[in-house]
Formats: sequence, structure tokens, C-alpha cells
Amino acid sequence: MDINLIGVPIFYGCDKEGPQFGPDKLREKNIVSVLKKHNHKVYDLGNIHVPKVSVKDKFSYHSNMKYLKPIVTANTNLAHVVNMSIKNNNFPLIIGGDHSIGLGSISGVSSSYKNIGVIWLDAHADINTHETSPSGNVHGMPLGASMGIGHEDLTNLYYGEAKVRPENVFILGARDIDSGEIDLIKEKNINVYSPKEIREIGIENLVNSILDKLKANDVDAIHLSFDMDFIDSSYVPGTGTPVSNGFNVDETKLLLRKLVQTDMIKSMDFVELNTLLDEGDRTSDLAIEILDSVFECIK
Ligand code: HAR
Ligand code: MN
Ligand code: MN
Ligand code: MN
Repeated sequence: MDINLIGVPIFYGCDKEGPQFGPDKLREKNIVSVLKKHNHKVYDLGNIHVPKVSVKDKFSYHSNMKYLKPIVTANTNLAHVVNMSIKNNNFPLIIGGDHSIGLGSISGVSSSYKNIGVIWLDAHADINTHETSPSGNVHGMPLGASMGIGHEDLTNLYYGEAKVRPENVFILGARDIDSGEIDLIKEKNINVYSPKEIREIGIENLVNSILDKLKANDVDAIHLSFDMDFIDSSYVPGTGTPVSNGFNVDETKLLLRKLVQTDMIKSMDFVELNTLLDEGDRTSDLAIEILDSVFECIK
């Protein structure tokens, strides 16, 4: 496979310094050679431009969406690079940065396909809006916005319509969901599975049933978005909002490998590595270990 490696050095979505160093940290840890080991061609496109703004301007653009303008600008740049990558038959591997970059990656992917599915691996649901968010952090909003829910500056990013239908969205590993998000999950009937529910169903059964549903819905490609806090907090000190009761490392790898073995995953985000919070390089090393395992299975 031909992989376009795309870094997005942004922390504005989580309002906590650290994730902006993720892309270069993974390069320092030889992400390119790790991917090449599995017979992929890798084109490192470098980092997407993220405009610099002062902390004084955090609320200048909106009262409950911090750093809105630079987030929209960076994600519009990202969307275009992702769209062009897919049009050229390259697999975009988008390295964060915080999870606000899901806005740009999904917008880019959805431009290239008729009807996409999104599988979101995360301790959080990331479907808040400016009206429901308890924090004003935009990394808690990208998945809702991609479904057309929320503020028009986010829902109209790159092009002006919803990027994915709610029935084609699957949130896996969620265990820290805000009350406004719970209401929305009920209202839109969004597919959400906690780690406990996934263990009960079984990883393999779950992957099969998701794939059956997406195929029945005529989905032509699936975008996989992986937030490091999907993994249990005991393994990932280097992430901004760790949550307990998550999957261990082996379960995480198994789920990811089963997902990519469906041959339907055509793009992937890898986000929320915070190098400043890490214990040594523990979480960066784990990030490399996971990507190594996943890209061994992608053909
Ligand atoms: N739900 C909370 C909020 O919206 C926390 C967001 C979670 N942070 C992330 N994204 N790492 O998954 O503020
Ligand atoms: Mn997230
Ligand atoms: Mn999260
Ligand atoms: Mn996160």
C-alpha cells in the first residue's frame, strides 16, 4: 500500500499543550521505517500548517469553542490534503495532534467517497456541540459536527453538508460520556459500545456485525479514528484525558487488526498522544508498537 503520512501539530482542540509534538515525536521514533517494514511505500508529507494565535484569543472567535478560527483553518488544510491523497490512491495516515483533527480528516475522506462509515475508538464520544460542551474544547465535538450536528463553522468545514450519516457511525470503547451527548445518542440512535459491552459480544463478533451493517448501508469506505485514551489509563500516561476501565494493549491490537483485515478501512487518524505528560517515552513507544501491529495487517 502507498501511505501518505500527514502530521497535524495542534493542541487548540484540547487546550492543553503537548499533542502538537506528537507527529515529530513519532518520526523521531522511526514511524516511517516501522511502516516500511511491512512492505508499504511511505510518503511523509510533513506537517499541516496550524496558524499561531495567542492564548488571549482563546475565546475571541466563540464563547464556547476555544480557538475556533485556527482549528477551522488547520482542518480545512488537512481536509484538502486528505481528499487529494485518496484521489491519488494513497492511504492517509493522519497523526495528531488532538482529536479536533477528525473534523478535517473526515471532511477530506467524505469528499472522495459517496457514502462513508466512521469507526471511532475512544473513551469519549466526541459528539458535543457548542451548546452541550462542558469544557468548550473542540476535540470533544468533531464526530457530532461530522454528522452535521453543532455549529455551522464546524459542520460546514471544507464543504457545506453532513459528512457521514449517523447510522454509519460506530463509537467503540466509550466510557466517559457527557449528559448532552447521552441525549444525542438516544435522539439519533447512534451506535455506541463500551469496553464491557465489546467484551460481552466478543471482538470478532462485533467487527463482523459492524461490517455487515455498513455493507447493508452501501458504505464504500470506512475511516478509522483512534484516540489513545481508548486504551486503559494504566497504559497511557501520555494522553490528555485518560480514563480507567478501558481495553488492555493486546485487546486494543486485536480489535484494530480485525478492523483493518476487513479491507474496508481506507484512512486512519492516530491522535491525543501528549508527549509532555508522558512517563519517559512510554506512551510514544506504545503508539509505535500499535501502529506497527496495525500496518502489518493492512494489505
Ligand atoms: N467530553 C469532554 C468534553 O467534551 C471530554 C472530551 C474528551 N477529550 C478527548 N476526546 N480526548 O476524546 O470536553
Ligand atoms: Mn477523542
Ligand atoms: Mn478521548
Ligand atoms: Mn481525546
